[in-house]
Amino acid sequence: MVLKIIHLDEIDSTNSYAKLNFDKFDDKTVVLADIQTAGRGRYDRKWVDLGCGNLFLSIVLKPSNDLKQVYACLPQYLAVVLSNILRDYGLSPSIKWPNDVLVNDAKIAGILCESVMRKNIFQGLVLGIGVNLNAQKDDFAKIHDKTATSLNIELGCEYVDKQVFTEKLLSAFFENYDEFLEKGFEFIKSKYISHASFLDKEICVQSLNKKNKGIAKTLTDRGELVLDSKGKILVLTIGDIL
Ligand code: BT5
Repeated sequence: MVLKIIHLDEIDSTNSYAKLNFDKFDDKTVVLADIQTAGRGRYDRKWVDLGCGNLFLSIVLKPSNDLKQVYACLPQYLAVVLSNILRDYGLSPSIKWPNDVLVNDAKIAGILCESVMRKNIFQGLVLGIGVNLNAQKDDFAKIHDKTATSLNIELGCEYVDKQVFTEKLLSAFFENYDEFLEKGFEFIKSKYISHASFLDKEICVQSLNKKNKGIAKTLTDRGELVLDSKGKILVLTIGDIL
């Protein structure tokens, strides 16, 4: 499959750029940037650029499914794809619900999925990912509130080839994407669980303004987190494990 790739030297955010130009781009167009000056995370948080050896990309997706089926668990699909690749590099990644990817308990990647609506009609999605491929330990001081890592540090090597990594990621993503769209989270559930680090543990989940504590029991067939909070079963659709 030949992908349409737009390679930018510098941009505020690949997600913002892909959303702005959404109507001009075909389904499965990839926007890549060497430098990202205002990378965004979820809930208005920031994604820090640790230098141009790192990966910042967004994929324009125009699936025909209705919004709810795919939107919620597409980032989880990408988290599984990335975790499989990191495993192939010899690492033991873990997924923190819903879609943080960690190595040795430090965040190596972040995923941001945004829907594009016109007059309340779903047009598609922009799925963005940032992966720390090449960073220096000192760079992590720029991230004040979280422990971060990068692939070169975890592998103990000087440089990770960004182009090779990007090709691996995109080809693995698109290899099973159509089947994922058809089958949804169930298609990746067992793989997701094999990478999940939070199950059967006592966790605290912040969902909007509410915190829920409990034991993470399992995931539903739609990727929601099932929490046992003192015997009360909660099914959480959004949130962050604190
Ligand atoms: C995310 O949000 O992790 C989603 C990040 C998505 C970034 C990509 S880059 C390409 C595309 N274009 C964009 O503008 N965004 C996407 P969240 O779960 O809210 O986590 C954000 C938090 O991660 C921050 O508050 C920091 O604590 C931490 N963080 C920021 N930069 C980081 C980095 N480079 N490495 C590890 N952690 C980081």
